[in-house]
Amino acid sequence: MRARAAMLMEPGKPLEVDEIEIDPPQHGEVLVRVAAAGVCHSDLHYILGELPLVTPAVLGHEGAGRVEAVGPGVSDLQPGDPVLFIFRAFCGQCYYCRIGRPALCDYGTPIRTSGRMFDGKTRFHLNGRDIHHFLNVSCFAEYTVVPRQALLKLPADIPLDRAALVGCAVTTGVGAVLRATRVQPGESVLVLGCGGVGLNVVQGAALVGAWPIIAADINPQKLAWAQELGATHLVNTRERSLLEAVGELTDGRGVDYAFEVIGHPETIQQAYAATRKGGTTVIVGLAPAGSQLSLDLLPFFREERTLKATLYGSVDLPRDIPLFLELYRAGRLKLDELISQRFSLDEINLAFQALREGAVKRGVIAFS
Ligand code: COD
Ligand code: ZN
Repeated sequence: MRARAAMLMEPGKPLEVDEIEIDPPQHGEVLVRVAAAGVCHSDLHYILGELPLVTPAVLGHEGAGRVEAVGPGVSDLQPGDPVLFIFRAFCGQCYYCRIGRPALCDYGTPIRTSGRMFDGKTRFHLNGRDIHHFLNVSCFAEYTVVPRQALLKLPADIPLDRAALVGCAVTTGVGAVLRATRVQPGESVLVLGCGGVGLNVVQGAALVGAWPIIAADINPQKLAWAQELGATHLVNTRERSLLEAVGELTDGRGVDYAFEVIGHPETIQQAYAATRKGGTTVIVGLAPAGSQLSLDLLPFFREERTLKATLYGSVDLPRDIPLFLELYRAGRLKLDELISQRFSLDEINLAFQALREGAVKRGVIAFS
């Protein structure tokens, strides 16, 4: 079949929207009609060449849609079923899946690293040239082909544009608080970087009753949005020292938990410095490939610090994603409020421009 898709032809260039040829789903694969795709900063890292990927590729890793067709061997999904894309396809049976850490499962790794399906071929082509897959998803396209293991079936009542955000921003951010750590009511939290993912760390912290919830960013609009999602204190780090502000709010100790949601070694250092002795600094953002962090090990040891990373919020995807949707239904998790702008596929470079300018909470590519 033919469908329109947004492709990265080479890093550093804008995306190109064109009609591509899409092969039918092969064994264990599913053809999905994409309904909505979130515009996440991670895609921008790849567009800018900060993270490695095989090009040309159809980008997009946060999205939802409906099953259009299933390949041989897929018996538990039907055409029409609403589905969420999972950018870390997981087998459900290995050690990591069994201990509730499916994001660490290696099932989807060969596809992610080669940009090709298990048979070594791509399902996307442009004028006879292979176009690669991206993060097991490639949802910046009207239709995409993914392994069955990169999908979770969605309940029928969740609007697909709202559901799409659960594919990355919500799960990564809320999971960082609920699963990667176990923040207790009354514990102090710093969220450094209040973009689409950071706002979800803020709402996760509000959900568990953290206090204070200190939102820090260089963009005042992001801080205003963070306040709407539950931040109790705001720090514009262009205007004042983060350490000083955090010190004032924590009797000079630093926060119990600091979350870095930007992806820069310097801001990771800042978050670490703002964490109290015995506290935990959580790296949610991924710094450009090759970046290093230097750590003075003596105080790290004597001050009993914890520095940890979290991928996909460290959640148990099949258990926690239905829980997040249930919390949305109950009005405890905000999804409607996260989308500030909708774009068509043709406007995708505008959507990334808006993300770079800090003009959106979460932008969503809406497909008709
Ligand atoms: N100090 C304070 N705030 C800053 C600074 C700074 N020096 N620089 C940027 N910011 C703020 C921006 O104003 C913005 O509000 C925020 O940081 C970044 O937000 P967004 O909306 O641009 O980015 P998100 O939320 O879509 O993505 C953030 C990530 C950290 C997830 C992303 O950048 C990343 O590192 N991704 C790689 C990790 C990964 O692969 N995760 C899984 C898929 S997302
Ligand atoms: Zn993302």
